[in-house]
Amino acid sequence: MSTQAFIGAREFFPGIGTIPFEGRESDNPLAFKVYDADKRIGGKTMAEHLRFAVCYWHSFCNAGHDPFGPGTRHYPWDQVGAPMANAEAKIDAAFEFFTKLGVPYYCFHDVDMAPDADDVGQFERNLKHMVGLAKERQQATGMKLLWGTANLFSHPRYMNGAATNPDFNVVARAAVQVKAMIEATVELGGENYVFWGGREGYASLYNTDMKRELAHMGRFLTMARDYGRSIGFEGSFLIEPKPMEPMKHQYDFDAATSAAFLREHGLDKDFKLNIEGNHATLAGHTFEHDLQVAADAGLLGSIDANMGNPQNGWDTDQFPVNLYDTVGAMLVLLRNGGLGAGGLNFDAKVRRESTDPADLFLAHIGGMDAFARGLEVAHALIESSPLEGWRGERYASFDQGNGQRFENGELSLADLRDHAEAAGEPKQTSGRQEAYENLINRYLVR
Ligand code: XLS
Ligand code: NI
Ligand code: NI
Repeated sequence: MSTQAFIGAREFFPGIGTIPFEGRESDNPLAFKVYDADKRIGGKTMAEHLRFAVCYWHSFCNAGHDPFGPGTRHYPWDQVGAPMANAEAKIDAAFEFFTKLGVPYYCFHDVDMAPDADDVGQFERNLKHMVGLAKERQQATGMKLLWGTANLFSHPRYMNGAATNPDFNVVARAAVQVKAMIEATVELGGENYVFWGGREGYASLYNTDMKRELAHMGRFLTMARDYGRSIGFEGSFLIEPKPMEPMKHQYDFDAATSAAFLREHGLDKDFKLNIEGNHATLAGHTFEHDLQVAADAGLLGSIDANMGNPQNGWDTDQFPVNLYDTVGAMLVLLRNGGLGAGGLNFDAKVRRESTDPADLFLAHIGGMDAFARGLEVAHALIESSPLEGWRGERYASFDQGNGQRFENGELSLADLRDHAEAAGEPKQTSGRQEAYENLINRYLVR
């Protein structure tokens, strides 16, 4: 990676240098064991396949608060002085971290980077100022923006939703932030623009006109699309599905629901999906399931890389270290021909109990190594194991004869009946799930 470590007027992670690749034999916790940015896998380098991004909110804003207590981490950039001075220190800390870690991309919400303000003009000025600083730092380091987004869920004015709020004045206020952040994304050369439906959903259906709220959401996203295109944004808009939390029901429930919504509103040419691991599991799916649904719909845009755990039924946003998840995800991605202009954004946070500055590095190193290993294993499975052959063979009866005619729409139901009579009772064919599972394990441990 060509990114130079950025150290501003003050170093926020002293004693930690650029994270090197040292390989599997290394016992240096601050080194990559698998992720070797320039190593070629198939036709691309690991960096080109994985397109890692660090998120601003969990890494530099969230100090570990939970519903039972305040943050546990004392960020030096939060203690400089006035809100703008803190924001300026925070951006230096962020770029120092990005470049020491050696990722090519980052992502942020408006109010992660710039101080919020109720006054519209003040909010816009704050964001403009910080975007100017971000642009300078991007130019100095080669860092790029994977996506920008607006936080339409933290401020109390959005308690009943943003685009789906029953009060038009709130819907309009949400447009202030979305307009400003689309402009910021264009200014910073951002490759995508994300809508995660924060509080777009409901807590009770008794007081909710769901049809009207969804129509408002379609209208709002159409306006955002049109504005973005009018000011030269050429990237993808992304919807990030999530089934619940904070609302009881979130409208962008999962990939299938969001794909249907986009098609219904004629937005599927400009919008794709940003699939998050922990959101898929909250919806009762697996991470790879929602990735596959998005890929099959031609809507796989980007990934928020994280994981939950089987015990807690909420979005714990843990760093993704489960190799089965990363192998499964990378199989979907490689078969899809990659992520295009998307990336793997670590929408993940260190635990509240993790209070050393180094923990943020360790967490990202673990996630990057897990995805790098997932990439190696998935590539080997596709290129040199029997996996693709086995899977293809299961459907071989559709490759010729009447099976092929069926796929081509050339047979009627009566034709199927006649085929069945001629073919006789179908012979039993094992699904051999255990053989597939053993194959994945064999490639994982070798
Ligand atoms: C919350 C979401 C959020 C989005 C960005 O669950 O994952 O972090 O990615 O607004
Ligand atoms: Ni997310
Ligand atoms: Ni999330």
